[in-house]
Amino acid sequence: MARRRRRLGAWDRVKRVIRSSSVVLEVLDARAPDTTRCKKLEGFARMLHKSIILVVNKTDLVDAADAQADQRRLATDLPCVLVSAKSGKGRNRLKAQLRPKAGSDIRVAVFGYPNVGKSSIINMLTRRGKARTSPEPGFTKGEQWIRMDENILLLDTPGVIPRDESAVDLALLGAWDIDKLRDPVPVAWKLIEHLTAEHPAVIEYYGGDPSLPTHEVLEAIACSRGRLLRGGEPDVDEMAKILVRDWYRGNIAKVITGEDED
Ligand SMILES: Nc1nc2c(ncn2[C@@H]2O[C@H](COP(=O)(O)OP(=O)(O)OP(=O)(O)O)[C@@H](O)[C@H]2O)c(=O)[nH]1
Ligand SMILES: [Mg+2]
Repeated sequence: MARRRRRLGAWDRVKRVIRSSSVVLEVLDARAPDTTRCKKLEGFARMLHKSIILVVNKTDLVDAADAQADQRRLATDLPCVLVSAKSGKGRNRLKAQLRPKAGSDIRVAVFGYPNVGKSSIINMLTRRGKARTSPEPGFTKGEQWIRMDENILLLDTPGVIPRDESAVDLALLGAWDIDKLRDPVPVAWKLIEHLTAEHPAVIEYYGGDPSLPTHEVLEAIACSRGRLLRGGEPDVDEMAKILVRDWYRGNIAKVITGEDED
């Protein structure tokens, strides 16, 4: 009888990688550090007595004071470093956290949600473009060890998605391609809810009134931006995609930080 080889599930692979590493870098998105935290991953790492370092990436997309407040809060639980793989900010702080005890080799596994910037962080640390990156979520397919220096090896991994996360939350984090989602509108609603609560001026910038219900805000923005269907109805599907794409590309962050020229 032919022996059937059991296929390793995603979490079995994660556990195997954690076992072979001494440090786990958990990369979070500065725009949503709590949502991108994966307690299940941390649970495995703690169980196997590995050190965990939280790396909050894409800090160039958020207000510096907000990022620092998040860092202080997260650091009460685990060591936490703020970085921007885009600008290279925080590179030395992160390297200092990784410095091994004299003479010993360390293996560092880099984990996180799809698209949070795991491969970009490896490139920042090694100053080489060895880990391939892409705006397309789920880009890194397999694991790849990359040497940082004579003592430190970094492991790039594919993004892990905990099963209990909703599609809307993940799409908002760029984990899924908005154009491939059947209904982009709930993602835009979620984004509008967030902006209304945290940055109402952005809603006004887009031509909406933050005091109105979320679905009306999306309709008003579609109208003010001229995204209309044939009969003059607002094209909320198209406007939802535009808004979410602006969010992915950091255009909304520019409005928040006042970098926008308009
Ligand atoms: N603005 C900004 N963009 C970043 C930063 N780091 C990465 N990105 C962008 O985010 C996208 C995803 O980066 P990757 O490094 O491929 O992310 P990943 O976590 O390896 O993604 P997967 O392999 O798909 O799971 C790319 O378009 C990067 O250019 C950052 O610090 N700031
Ligand atoms: Mg990658």
